[in-house]
Formats: sequence, structure tokens, C-alpha cells
Amino acid sequence: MKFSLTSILACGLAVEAHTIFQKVSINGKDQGQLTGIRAPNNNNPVQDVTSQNMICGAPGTKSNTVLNIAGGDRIGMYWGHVIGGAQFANDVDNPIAKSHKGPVMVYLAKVDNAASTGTSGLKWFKVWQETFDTSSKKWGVDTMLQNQGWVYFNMPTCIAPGQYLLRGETIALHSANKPNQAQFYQSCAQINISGSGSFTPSSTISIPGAYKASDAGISTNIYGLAGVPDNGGKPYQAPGPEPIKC
Ligand SMILES: [Cu+2]
Repeated sequence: MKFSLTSILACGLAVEAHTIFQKVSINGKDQGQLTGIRAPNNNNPVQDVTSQNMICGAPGTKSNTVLNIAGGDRIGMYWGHVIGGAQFANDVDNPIAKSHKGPVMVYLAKVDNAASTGTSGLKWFKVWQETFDTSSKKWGVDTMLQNQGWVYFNMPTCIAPGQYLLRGETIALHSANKPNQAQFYQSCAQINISGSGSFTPSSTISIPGAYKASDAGISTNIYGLAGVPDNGGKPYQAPGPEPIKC
């Protein structure tokens, strides 16, 4: 009985339309599947904002690689429906189900050794986000869909050299009008930043800790009167701090 229950659960989960951040590109060069990444082994979302899995997702893949990034480099984060991307041919839920509107965000935390560091107690700061554009009605997730799973940002040139964990996060808000139904998808890349920057953040956040289930960007109804995910035409306030400016 135990086996069959597990099978049923596995089948049920396999058809869920979730996503996993699973590889990085640097100035257009694909760094390889799961290289320098700590990603969950499956695409199940985290829904408890107090969970340790909010940091880098549920513990899953490990890598000894630390990715070398210079300040100013164009970084791509690749998200796929399952590890590898599409779950099967013509997978309409790759990289993520079209219903899963929400922001995409990037945080960094300074560490001594990105390959070996623990993840709890780190001091995070946000370096980039794409949330919701009230004029185009476009969410961060729409950019991910447009670019077949890739989301790009420039590493700020001001970041002080050294090793960091880079936390890429997508929040799917399609059911976030119900309690604890926002879906959090995050993995961490292990990076070494070079350059002449000297920025160290004056304020940082804890993960978990910084997000509350009741935050305006987490407990929210993204559907306007027409029943479309236009956030009712209102600005969307992403959880966490504003990205650094430098
Ligand atoms: Cu989902």
C-alpha cells in the first residue's frame, strides 16, 4: 500500500506546472546544466515563508564549481519545468505554466567559500528584480516565458570582489489570494565576483525572516475585474527590500 500511495503522489506531482532555476550564463556563455548551482531535485514550490527551503530551495543538487563573474557581466538565469527543461516534447508548461504570473528577483549574500558555505544566517541584499509593469501589464515571469526560460540582468559593477551565493527567485501568484498559496521557486548559484567594486550593503535581510505570509506582494489577488492577471492596473509591491542602487 505504501508503494502505491507513493506512486500516485509521484504521478500527481509530475504533472504540476512548476519551475526550477537550474543553470547560469555569463555574457551569453552557457555554464552548463547544474554547474555551480544548488537546485532542488524537483519542481515543487516552497509555500511556507518561514521554511529553511526559502533560502536555496529544498536541498537537492550540489556542485563543486564556483562561477567566475566580473562586475558588469550580463548574467542569465535559466528556469525549466523540470531539471533539463521540458518534461516531454511540446511541454507547454516549460519553462513555467503561463498562469504562474509573478516577479523574478536576484539576491546576493557574501560568503567565505561559495562551494562549501552553509546557507543559514547569511545576510542577503537584493540586486535586481522584474516585478510588474502597469503600462505593459507584463510580469517578470512573462519575460521568462518570452525568452524560453532565460532571465537576464547585469551584475552591478559596484559589488565588492569575493565569493557570494546568488539566489534567484520566482514567485507564482496565480493562487496567492488564498492563504499560503504563493509559490516560491529558488535556487542558489555559487559565484566569485571580480572587479574594482567596493560596495557592501548598509542593510541586509535574513532568509527566512524577511518575508511575511501577509506581505502585500505575497498575499495578493493579481486578477482585475476582467479576470485577467493585470493586478487590477495597480503597481505590484514585491516582497523584500528594493534592489541596491550603485
Ligand atoms: Cu506551480
